Amino acid sequence: MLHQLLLLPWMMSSFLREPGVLLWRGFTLQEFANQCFGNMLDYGKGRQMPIHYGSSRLNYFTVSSPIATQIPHAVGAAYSLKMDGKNACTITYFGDGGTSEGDFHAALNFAAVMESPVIFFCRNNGWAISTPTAEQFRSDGAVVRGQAYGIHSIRVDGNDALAVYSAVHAAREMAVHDCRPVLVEALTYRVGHHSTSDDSTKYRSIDEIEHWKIARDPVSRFRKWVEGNGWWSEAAEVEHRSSTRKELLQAIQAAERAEKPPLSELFTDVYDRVPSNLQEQEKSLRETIKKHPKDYPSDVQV
Ligand SMILES: Cc1ncc(C[n+]2csc(CCOP(=O)(O)OP(=O)(O)O)c2C)c(N)n1
Repeated sequence: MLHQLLLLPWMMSSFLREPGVLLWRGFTLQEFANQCFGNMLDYGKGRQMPIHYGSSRLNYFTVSSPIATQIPHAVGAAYSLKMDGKNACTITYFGDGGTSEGDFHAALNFAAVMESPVIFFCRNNGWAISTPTAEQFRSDGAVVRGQAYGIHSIRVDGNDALAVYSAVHAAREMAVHDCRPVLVEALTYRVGHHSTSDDSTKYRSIDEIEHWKIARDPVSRFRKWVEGNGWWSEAAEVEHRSSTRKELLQAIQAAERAEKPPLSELFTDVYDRVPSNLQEQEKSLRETIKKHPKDYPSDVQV
């Protein structure tokens, strides 16, 4: 385990689909639940939307909703690792839609020219909400875009966990030892809806979804491999699912019970000294809550 950790990129910045990476790094279910409930144990102090996790302990940049903003952050962090002479790299994750943003292009060019040790991980899942890749770009995916910027680029079957592991492993070796960026494009498919407010059957056929869900499912593929090697069984899975479910429910209950962050925290941590306009806003918010207490949760500490 320690050996594998050492092989991992040092710092990560991601979009919304990588909580698995954070879990693998050691973020606890309680930490996930605290963030989703925005309680006072949440590192963002309840000021972020749910699922916008971050952890300085695990070198994981806080997730940001605007698409692709994390990509230049990762390049800057990688450049700073290089300047500090650290034997490390960063990794950043984004979707196919993210490659249409200006931030993607600026980040790739900067990384290529300044030789920043960063891995760009593009999860090309075919869809950016309802926009299919055919309407997103006319290039052959993201891999050729990396090449166009002079970046060594790898395309991998994103539904093959072991292939992805090998590709990222190789990318890390190159990024750290040669001190340069590498792009990995993982080809996959988003079988779920984009989010809970999306109904993807409005813009693609159920047959298409079912095909990917059943015939190309990466989880059953990986399960077959671990089962074939005798490392996993039906019984182990039942036990694992049940104990994890219990742990998760406990974490949710504890997060729900924990106090909310004090109101004053809404106005801190951006500026060294709270500027006058924010002081005014804080005053006005407190007055409004006092005037209309029924419109605010009873546990708001005014
Ligand atoms: C700058 C910006 N524009 C639009 C959105 C709304 N939005 C959220 S996710 C998304 C699609 C993202 O597509 P992709 O990068 O391919 O990621 P995935 O499909 O894997 O979620 C859009 C348009 C946003 N969050 N930020």
